Amino acid sequence: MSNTAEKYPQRDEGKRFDVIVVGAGFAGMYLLHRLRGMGLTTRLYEAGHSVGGTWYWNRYPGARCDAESLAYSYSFSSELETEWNWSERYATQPEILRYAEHVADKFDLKRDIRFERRVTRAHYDDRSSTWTVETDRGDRATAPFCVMATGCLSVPQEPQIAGLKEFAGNLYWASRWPHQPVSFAGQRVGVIGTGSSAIQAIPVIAEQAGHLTVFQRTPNFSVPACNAPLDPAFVDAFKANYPAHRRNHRLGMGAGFGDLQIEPHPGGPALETAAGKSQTEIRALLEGYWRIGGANFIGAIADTMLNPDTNRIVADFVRDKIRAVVKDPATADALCPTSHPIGTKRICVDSAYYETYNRANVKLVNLRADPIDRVMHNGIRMKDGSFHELDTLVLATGFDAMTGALLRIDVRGSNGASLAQKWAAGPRTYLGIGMVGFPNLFMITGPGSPSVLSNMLVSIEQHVDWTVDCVEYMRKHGHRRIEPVPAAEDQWVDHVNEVANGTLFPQGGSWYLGANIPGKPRVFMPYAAGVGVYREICDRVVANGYEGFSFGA
Ligand code: N01
Repeated sequence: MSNTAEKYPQRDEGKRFDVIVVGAGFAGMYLLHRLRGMGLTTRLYEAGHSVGGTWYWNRYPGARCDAESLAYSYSFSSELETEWNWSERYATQPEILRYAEHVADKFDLKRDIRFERRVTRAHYDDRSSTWTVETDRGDRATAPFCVMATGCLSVPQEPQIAGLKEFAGNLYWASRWPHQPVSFAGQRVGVIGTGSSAIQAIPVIAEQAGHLTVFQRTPNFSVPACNAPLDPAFVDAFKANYPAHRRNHRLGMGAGFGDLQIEPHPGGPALETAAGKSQTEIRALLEGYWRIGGANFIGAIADTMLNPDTNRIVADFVRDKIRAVVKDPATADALCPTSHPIGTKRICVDSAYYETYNRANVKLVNLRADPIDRVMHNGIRMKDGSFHELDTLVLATGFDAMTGALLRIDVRGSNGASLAQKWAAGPRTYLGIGMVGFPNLFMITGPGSPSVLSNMLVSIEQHVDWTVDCVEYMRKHGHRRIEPVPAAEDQWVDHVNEVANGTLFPQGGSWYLGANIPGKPRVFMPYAAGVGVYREICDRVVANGYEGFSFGA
């Protein structure tokens, strides 16, 4: 990786661009490419040393994508998708980062990116219709448009655990992992958290550590990844049909992952509902999906996220699987989720997670039965007085999702209105793209869009294309200012809630709801109607002359 700080030492002092973009993850990178293609001058600020966003930061052992590689990749360049070869069904974090670097090199992106610059302020000036953006390195630049490509899961949650700062051993955050290799050999390691990150890291750490203690507050449902090297013949056949697959991802009813309409799922066609089917039929179907692996398991019966009875059947199936794998019955019981319907917290996808608890060097501590009292310099003391001595502690405690990255920036819109105030009771947006009071400010995969309930690459490309097309339209028609009208934003917020309330999602107590952050308003943030429906709405808005937005000179 290049030392970008040396390569780009100069600060922006009062420079003017056509567009300023915040964040060089997959969203920011594609934005830069598209904006350049329109001949617009663009400045992109990024806090990391290089591109990749979430894949730049999340380097913990075992980190890999839980969406399949052939679907979780850019579709905008057929040359790119043809020349790039993924090695496994689910790509590892290093491979995804290599892909991001390859894209940056291929499209010569880095020359317009200023790395190691965290944006601290973005203020709109009504008189000049411009955004002024500042960074922690003293940059100051202006542009008529500002696009927030800040990611949905980019601000780590600092858990409120007494004594954490006193720990004198090695302390690692899953989401801020060191760039140097970390060895656990012979060490007593503790992991706090059992979400997607921990569930990927735990089996890998267990193989190296002398002893591993997992501190679990809420068990999660996890399905096997069944990861494997990709068969070149399958890849060739898939790539030969890439445009059709991509179309299916974009327009499908669900999350933009699968190819069920083109290639029937090898586990069998999904059922609409479990009603009227025998136990044997349902079990056989679920077994088929389980053996194929991956998050598509949750789609085996279409109404799993709508109907509590179906959901219970699917959840029981997974709990039976856990009990069948984990030999110690008390550990198996503690690993079985009972406090939320399956899928209402993001389903995890693992490689030998439950099997790990059969190892002699791994112990599960159920924090519901035995809470932490405090962290000491050499371990963790429990409320019952017992003590776990640790050399290393890993925190996989999640993120201030969807709103955290935007609220960290002092964003001020028209007449100095603050974003923090606007979102005090939860995020309010129109389409997850724009906000009343914040003219010419666009969000990529913002709250109110499918975002985290979808294949992020599908949603990112859609939002980038929508945003760039909108800027082009405005320039062509001489509009200097765009902003949603209040009624459109109100109706969209109501609609997002209505859709969520028609599902089981709000019962999950998840980060989708902000429930993992003490004091955060409980609002279901993503749009749950699927990427196909959402795209139709966004396209209709454009076809109707940007319905719900107002333009100004
Ligand atoms: O975070 P999480 P994550 N004391 O919020 C626990 C994406 N992702 O980083 O549930 C003790 O899911 C917390 O417990 P509880 C994916 O979308 C994708 O694992 O609050 N425990 C929970 O167990 C995912 O959903 C990939 O009771 C505490 C855990 O920490 C999202 O990122 C890979 C605690 C946090 O789990 C977030 O996953 C990895 C405390 N004080 C992640 N505070 C891909 O493969 C929190 N916890 C693409």
